Amino acid sequence: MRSVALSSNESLANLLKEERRFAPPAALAAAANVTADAYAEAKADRLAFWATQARRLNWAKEPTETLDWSNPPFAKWFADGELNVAYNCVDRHVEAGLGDRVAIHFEGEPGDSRTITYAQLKDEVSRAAHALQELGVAKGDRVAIYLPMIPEAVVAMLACARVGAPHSVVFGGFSADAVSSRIQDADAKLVITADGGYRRGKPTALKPAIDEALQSCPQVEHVLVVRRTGQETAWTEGRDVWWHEITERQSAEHTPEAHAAEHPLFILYTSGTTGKPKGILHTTGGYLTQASYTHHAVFDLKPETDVYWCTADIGWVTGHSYIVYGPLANGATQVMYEGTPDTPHQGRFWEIVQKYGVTILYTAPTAIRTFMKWGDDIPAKFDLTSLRVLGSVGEPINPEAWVWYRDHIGGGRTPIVDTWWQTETGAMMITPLPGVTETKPGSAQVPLPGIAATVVDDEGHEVPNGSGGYLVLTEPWPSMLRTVWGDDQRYLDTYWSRFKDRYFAGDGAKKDEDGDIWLLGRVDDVMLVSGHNISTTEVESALVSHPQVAEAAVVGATDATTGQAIVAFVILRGSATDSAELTAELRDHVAKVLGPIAKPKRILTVSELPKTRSGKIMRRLLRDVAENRAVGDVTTLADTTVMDLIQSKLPAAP
Ligand code: 6R9
Repeated sequence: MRSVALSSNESLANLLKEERRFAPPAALAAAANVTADAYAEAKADRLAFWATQARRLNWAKEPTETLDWSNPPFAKWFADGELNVAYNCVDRHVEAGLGDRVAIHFEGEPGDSRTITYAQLKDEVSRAAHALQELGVAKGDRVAIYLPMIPEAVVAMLACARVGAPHSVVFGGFSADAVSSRIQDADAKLVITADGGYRRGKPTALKPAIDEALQSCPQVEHVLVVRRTGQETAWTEGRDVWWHEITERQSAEHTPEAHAAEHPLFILYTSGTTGKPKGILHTTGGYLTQASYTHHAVFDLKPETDVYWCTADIGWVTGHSYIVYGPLANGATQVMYEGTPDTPHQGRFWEIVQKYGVTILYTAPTAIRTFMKWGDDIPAKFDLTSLRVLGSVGEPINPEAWVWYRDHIGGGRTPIVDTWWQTETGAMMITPLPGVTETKPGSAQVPLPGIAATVVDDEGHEVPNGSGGYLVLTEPWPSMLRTVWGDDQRYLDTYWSRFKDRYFAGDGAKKDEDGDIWLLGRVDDVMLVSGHNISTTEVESALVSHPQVAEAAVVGATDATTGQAIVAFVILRGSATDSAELTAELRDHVAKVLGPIAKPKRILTVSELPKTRSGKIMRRLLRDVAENRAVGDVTTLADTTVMDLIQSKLPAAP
């Protein structure tokens, strides 16, 4: 990782001024699940606070100890407690008489739908748990899951949790190579996949990638195959088993075994910028405590009346914590959607919100900026008045995109919770609370109750308000990663060696005059222009604040005079047309908003930006383009043709 020398407190830019403020709606605040008292309570006794939150769960054996930090940074939370995650997510709601409550409103991309109640989910999870055991999966064995966004993905994860077999979900868009290296690293014994899924209006096969991947994974004994599309599927006799055939004949009664709080729940691989993917390990009790608490607090979830929808894929941590574990532990009713936002039309999301009366929506800045680009008239055609809380996750949200989200999706009424967290943190860490915090567009603002985060300079000293530096977490938290699977040293090196006794998140951040935290992107992306550290996020936000710009990605390209020069790639809004006048205007606009130092040297208009499959902009590739290099590894790109498109549009570099 490139280390960024922070020369002074003005580092990482501190230029963008955002004056807009939005108070929580009075009615929401009056009935909010969590009030300002939670901060005081957690401050008075952080561990007692988390011990209280752990009681949201049903423990087979109540924990007597909260945190064991005797061997830092290897944490144990609630170590002597025992519980079953699947029991907490499903059975206990049925036992409480809520079996008829809808757990999942499934909406397939072709328009098929299924409604699954908690009672039905309990039966399905129980049958799947029996099936896993019949196939020889025992407690501690790893199971790889490679599925589209269908209810069986949730059932499979919960069945693994039930029998104590840690799952490793691999995003259904990944290649055979990526799947194979992850299966090998986790030494998985069983793979759960499907014949295919629907994507952009047509069935796409999944199983061929598994067949190819398994050529180098001899330890895999069985492949369990869900039938989703009905397409022709190659079959290996003795190894492959149809999901419906084996589950149909199982009992719907399955006794959940209590697992130790520190029993591994899942491994999830993060690609990172270099090297082989890291298998982030999460365990049982602390993870579920924080996933459940944050989902309850940050979305103000009222399980009796809310209809919740998180648009992430199950292959990412957001899908793990905020489609599966958090919402189901809380007995929520949620929407699950299989496909893309523009199939068969660009209003599909809003049609779904209207159809199910969605009240809480959780999505990513990349999606919001895409909706801005498509135009205000599209959401305007649908009834979105059911919405009452909107969430954002995955990247910094530009203030303009934030305000657009609030106005055009939230009808100017809804609070927006901009939630900062990572695969490694397991659950949300820094975010406003919808009934408490006066929000500021573009800022994740404050650590949650029970979470300790701050911003430090190069030497690890906390910076004063109004200054920038590195985001660190200063106390252990319940849903923290426990290690990198099979590689404790990498866990220490990556997260705990940059600053003594603090977790280094890898993100740049600043504290504003009120002490609120603004995330400024990965430190690897920070630009150094004429001796000033400038964050890509702030220049991008300045560009997006121009009415003609929908989306922007900014990189620093090597420059003989200034060290690095700012090069911006912008996507215009639907109505705007590209011209030399407009680019000149945009450069001046940035200079006006941020100061002349941040004025981009070049601005290129493009129709798409390179993004990872979870929607994060891959600036590394744009840097290659800006520096006239051959474009590097594109395997994690969602759409590899994007780079060709961008390059074909490029004028010869000056
Ligand atoms: C949950 C998730 C983690 C990285 C993180 C940061 C960026 C996520 C953000 C945000 C600014 C937010 N990130 N949420 N940046 N504001 N609200 O996305 O996990 O895929 O592991 O990515 O995403 O850079 O370090 P993951």
